[in-house]
Amino acid sequence: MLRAIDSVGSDMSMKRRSLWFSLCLSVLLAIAAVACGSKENSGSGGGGSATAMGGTAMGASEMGATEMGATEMGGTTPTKQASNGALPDDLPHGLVLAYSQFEVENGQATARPGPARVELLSRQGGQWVVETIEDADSNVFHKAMVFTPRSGDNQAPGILTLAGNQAAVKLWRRGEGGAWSSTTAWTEEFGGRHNRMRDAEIADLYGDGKPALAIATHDQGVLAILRDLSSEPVRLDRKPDTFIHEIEVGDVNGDGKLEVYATPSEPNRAEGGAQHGEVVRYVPTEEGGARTVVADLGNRHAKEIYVGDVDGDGRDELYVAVEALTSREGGSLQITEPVEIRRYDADTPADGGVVVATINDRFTRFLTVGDVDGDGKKEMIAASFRAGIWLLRPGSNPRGEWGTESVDRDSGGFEHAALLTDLDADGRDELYVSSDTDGEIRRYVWRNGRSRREVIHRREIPRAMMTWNIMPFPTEMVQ
Ligand SMILES: [Ca+2]
Ligand SMILES: [Ca+2]
Ligand SMILES: [Ca+2]
Ligand SMILES: [Ca+2]
Repeated sequence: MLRAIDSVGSDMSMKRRSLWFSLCLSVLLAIAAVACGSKENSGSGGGGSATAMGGTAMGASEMGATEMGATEMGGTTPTKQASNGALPDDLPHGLVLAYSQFEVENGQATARPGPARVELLSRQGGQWVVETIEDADSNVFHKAMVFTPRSGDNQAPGILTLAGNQAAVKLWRRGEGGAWSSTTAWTEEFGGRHNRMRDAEIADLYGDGKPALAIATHDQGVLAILRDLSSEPVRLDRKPDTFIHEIEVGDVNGDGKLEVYATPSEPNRAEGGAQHGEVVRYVPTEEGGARTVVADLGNRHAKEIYVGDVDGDGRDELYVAVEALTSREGGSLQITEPVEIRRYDADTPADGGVVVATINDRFTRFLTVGDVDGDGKKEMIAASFRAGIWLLRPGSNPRGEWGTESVDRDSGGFEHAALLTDLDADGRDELYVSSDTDGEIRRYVWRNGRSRREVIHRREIPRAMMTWNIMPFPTEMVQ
């Protein structure tokens, strides 16, 4: 079904959550954190880094996209003004979090999924305020992000959601009185066991100045592009029993045209062992999009990639978080080869990625890039399943081994969603992480070379929710 306009009724709910328990905790923690330093609002000069996550694809502001480059944050020149990193009472941008949730019985999370859920977490008047969108048509939102259509009658920004079982791409807008309603851009049954929209990136893929969506799905290997929310999806690929977990967009070959990168892999195997995966590149054209394998991972696979100019030479690179090779010995899963972060440039052969870092864990499903210390050079954060959060820095030879240091071993989760972004616009990116193991959303700031952590949101039953993605959004969308 395409282009169905939902008449929104009982499938959608909006709650202005007060959540006294968790909010009170958050507020107390925030007060404690602020009390330690002088409470100053950082940066009259605005600013904001031009870094942010996945942010190579486009001039974010023109695209109405969500990737918080300096222009979109309202500043033009990054400020060098020092700040103590204390949390201001109000922030111009908040976090939109995409979740799956599970029913709770006798205070325990069950395996029964609840409605797909989005939380919009914003800082207003000295408190973190949570607003919720739920959709009973699906049981997971894999991603939620701001999207501004450039065609159709209503070109106001909305929250775009990528949902699973059922698979749906919807755009949500907040109406009078705060109620959210959606229109459906694409929903489909792909013909396999699972129907999931898994990931999407917004970019000017056709060079026409309009934001298109490149979308990854499960489990029939469908990769499609929506040129706008009212057009038919253009399918660039399809392969049975194939899961595509991630999309990235960038210009790795430096010809001024954007390429789409995706991570098809075989289904997961509970017993571990070999699981073939690739990274493929498509170059969208009016006629379709040629497919090239840029990374052949052999008996290993990846669910997380990053495309961007991390080393600052003006050219994008591809980074692939290759999952560990494991074997089952005596009932427990052993790591035979650890997680590798491999780098590929335009001229790197598909079997020739350079290992810039290793992480001793089974998998690492979030890479996010930004400038945590405001020195104008980018760092990469890798959020690993159980081995915590790692800060990776390119060395003097960014095609060799990078510096690796632990940020926090006491943080984890299956996805372990993480985002570097400059919500407080002081010219340094903060790190926001959802530690699903603890049921906490945490904020890290770097001062004098060290990171400092504070909890900004906490839920009572950690296992009742799983965080799939974090993106920034303008606070004014919920005011
Ligand atoms: Ca290109
Ligand atoms: Ca580069
Ligand atoms: Ca830096
Ligand atoms: Ca900042």
